[in-house]
Amino acid sequence: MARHEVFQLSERKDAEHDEEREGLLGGVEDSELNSEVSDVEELGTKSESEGRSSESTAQRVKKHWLRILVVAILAAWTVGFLIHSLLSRSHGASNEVVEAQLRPEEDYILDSNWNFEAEPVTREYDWTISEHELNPDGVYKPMTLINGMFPGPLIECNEGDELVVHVHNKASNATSVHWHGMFQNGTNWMDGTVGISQCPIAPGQSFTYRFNITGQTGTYWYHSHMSMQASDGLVGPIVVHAKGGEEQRLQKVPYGQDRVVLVSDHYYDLASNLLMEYLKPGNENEEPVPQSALINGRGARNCTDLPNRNCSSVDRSNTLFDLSTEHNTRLRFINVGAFAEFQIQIDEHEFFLTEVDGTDVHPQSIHRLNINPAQRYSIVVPPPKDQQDLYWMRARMITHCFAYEEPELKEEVRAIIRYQTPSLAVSPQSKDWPEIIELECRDLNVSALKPVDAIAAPEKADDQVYLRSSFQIKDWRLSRGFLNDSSYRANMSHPTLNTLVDAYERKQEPHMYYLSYPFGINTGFDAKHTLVYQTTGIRTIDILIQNFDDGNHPFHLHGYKFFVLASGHGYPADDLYDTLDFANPLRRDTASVEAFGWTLIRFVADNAGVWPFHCHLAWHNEAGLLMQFVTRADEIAKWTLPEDVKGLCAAQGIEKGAGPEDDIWFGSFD
Ligand SMILES: [Cu+2]
Repeated sequence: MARHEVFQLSERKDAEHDEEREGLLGGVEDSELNSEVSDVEELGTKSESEGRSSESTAQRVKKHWLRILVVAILAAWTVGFLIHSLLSRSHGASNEVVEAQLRPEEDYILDSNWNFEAEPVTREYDWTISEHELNPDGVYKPMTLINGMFPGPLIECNEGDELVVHVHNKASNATSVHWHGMFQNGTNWMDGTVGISQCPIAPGQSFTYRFNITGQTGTYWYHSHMSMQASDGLVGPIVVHAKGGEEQRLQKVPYGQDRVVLVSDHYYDLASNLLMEYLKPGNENEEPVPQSALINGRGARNCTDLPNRNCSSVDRSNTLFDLSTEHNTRLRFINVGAFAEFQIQIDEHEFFLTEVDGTDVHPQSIHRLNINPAQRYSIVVPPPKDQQDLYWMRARMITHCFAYEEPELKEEVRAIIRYQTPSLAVSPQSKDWPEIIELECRDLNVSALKPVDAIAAPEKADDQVYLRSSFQIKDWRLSRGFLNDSSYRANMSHPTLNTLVDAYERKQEPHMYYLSYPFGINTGFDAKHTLVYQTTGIRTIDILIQNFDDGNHPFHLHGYKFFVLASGHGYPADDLYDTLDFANPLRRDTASVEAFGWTLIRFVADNAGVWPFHCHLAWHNEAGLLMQFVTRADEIAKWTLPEDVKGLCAAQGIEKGAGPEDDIWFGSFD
């Protein structure tokens, strides 16, 4: 329990008030004041009694000066008291929790006057991370937010720009920010993954992320990569524009407006508390089930349905999208949730799928979009033929994959699409599609999706990694996620990258030995918790994941986009490699392996760095479903880490908010 920090806002507020009370009334000042006052009273009493008996001139002068002394002392004390109380008040104000807010919808509409021709610029942001109570759908919950707003700010930039984000951690737990899908070519230490490419940013510390965005465009996002923290609100979108006329060339269906739509599952309880429940003994991979879901950070629960929750529906309503009947709209969907897959539709609308994880694809007409956590899909929506003013956008969580019945669950969250702008007097009367909704958790079939910029996959891989993904119950009845025989645990104070760079500087074995090998497991790391496949030079690598679990896993590779070569149920056929099409397979950064199924991906390992490959269901990641690739280790051997990156590890409190260590349960027989 010791490493598991939970913040309680009510306690924090009480503590602050106590501090204020002490500052104003209590402590040393108070007793000093009393002693001063009593001295003055004694003097006064003495002088008055003396005056009555015999009032000589000398005595009157003495009395006069005593009065002046008394007034001076009182005045000095009053001024001191006022200064002190003013100071303690302003001190209190600086600690005061800013009122948290939901982000206005306009913030997620992309700039209609965007300059696609601009010279590369540095885009600089100041983010303060702090804790708040907020009610995105009516129910109040503790959240960890950027600048007091939920969800996080949109980062909109051109390819070639530099991003500089100053993160000031004013929260009670440590943090980090991962830039999901960003290649970080040459800046591996800016990838934001605790235990892998950096130490956490401890409470009270600041850190600046600085990197160039080159060689990629499209829809991405950022999120905390510190335990479950992202699920408590630390998420936001990134859009990278292709320069010049490139965006119009890559997007084959024209559109007049461009917007971001975040969908996410939503838990009413603090994610770190739920994680403790999930990982405790005897719990056989029963992932916590969310109570609710959000579209762009909003939902509208009926508080009367939730008598046991602190709920207020004042100013809470479905997200409203004002769309034009004059032109098409691009909606960039991002699943920023921890666990649930969504099926999304806009009633009575067909639309075109045009982008997958930053890869523009030839338009495919669909009317329901399935999206797993961490994935992105752009759709271009033409206005409907039979025009009503209002339509429902429905985002349904696929509850088939939930481990148990959650009594407070509302599986569908809706937004309103509005084509005219009268007052919102009535609800949409639009109709759901008639066919049965998806019952399986798996990716939308991507085999028909063809990237606009055709790139052939290398026809042969140099190396194969076969990963058996499973949950196993081991000592003390702890159920954990395994990739082969490894179950990941983050080492907060010794990230893989720091360890490697340090080992190369000191010429330590076996790391020096592996520099002469093109591919293999680096046994310098204890594979029990840190499975590291390492390459030197540029290699083409296949990963075949075989899923032995009854749940779906959206696997994400940092630092790369990979080719999705094939996937299926059961085991792959013996002649799998004879049936593959290398001409122009889909390239993306997050692909699922369905329950009891398999997925084959291929990537060209040319980006030097330490890159995790992990299930993006936050519960599974915390249970250990993560391994790492060290690619182009020969390049890493030439690196020295920036001082501020190394310095993070020396701060007090880097472990605050980390997931629990297994041994806290050793010896318990409940
Ligand atoms: Cu998973």
